[in-house]
Amino acid sequence: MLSFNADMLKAYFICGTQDLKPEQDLVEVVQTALRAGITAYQFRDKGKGSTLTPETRVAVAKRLKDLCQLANVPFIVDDDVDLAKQVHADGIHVGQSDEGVEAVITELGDQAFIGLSCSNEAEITAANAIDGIAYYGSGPVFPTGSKADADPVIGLDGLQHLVALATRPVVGIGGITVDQLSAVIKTGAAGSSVISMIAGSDDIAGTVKAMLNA
Ligand code: TZP
Ligand code: MG
Repeated sequence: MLSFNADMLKAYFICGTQDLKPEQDLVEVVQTALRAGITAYQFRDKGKGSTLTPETRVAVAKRLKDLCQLANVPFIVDDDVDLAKQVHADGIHVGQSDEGVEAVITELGDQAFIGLSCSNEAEITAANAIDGIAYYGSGPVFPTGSKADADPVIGLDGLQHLVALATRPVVGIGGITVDQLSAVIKTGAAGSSVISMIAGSDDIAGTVKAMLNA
């Protein structure tokens, strides 16, 4: 298990099979992103577009965990305590509507670090009062095509406001493009978490470099 530090949020890649074109392979994309220097990877495979079954999902997650471990990059599971336990994930990321974060802390807090989505003032304030959360993911900063049920867009000002209230490192999420990376960092966020900026890039190495340089 890798213990959490805020530098892990600098170039945070999230990806599942639903985020890829038919010709792309998830293991290959993650391998390329790891070689390019991503600082965290979140396995988020869900919804209608996923090409995995419950069985293949565990096998693919194990393979990706091994690749992350070799690269010394944390492997974070989205919203699935059982899967996180099965593959000995370094971290788990939960949303406000998932199994309550307190239950996740009780079940997994000694084995994995915990990230929580917080998209407004009330959520940040409530989360600040809970022990055992490592970081917050806040957004969507910009409109996103990668999450159908995304919360309302908060913009850079909204992100800056949440960062100021947060007692933990915040990673920005949602619609972030290379052009906006430095503006995201100027809000005080510890980094950017992205799906399409990396998954849809023709130059993953260059894209990740831009994240690390921001
Ligand atoms: N949560 C809020 S926005 C989002 C998630 C998972 C999707 C981010 O994807 P992209 O492609 O970087 O906008
Ligand atoms: Mg969720």
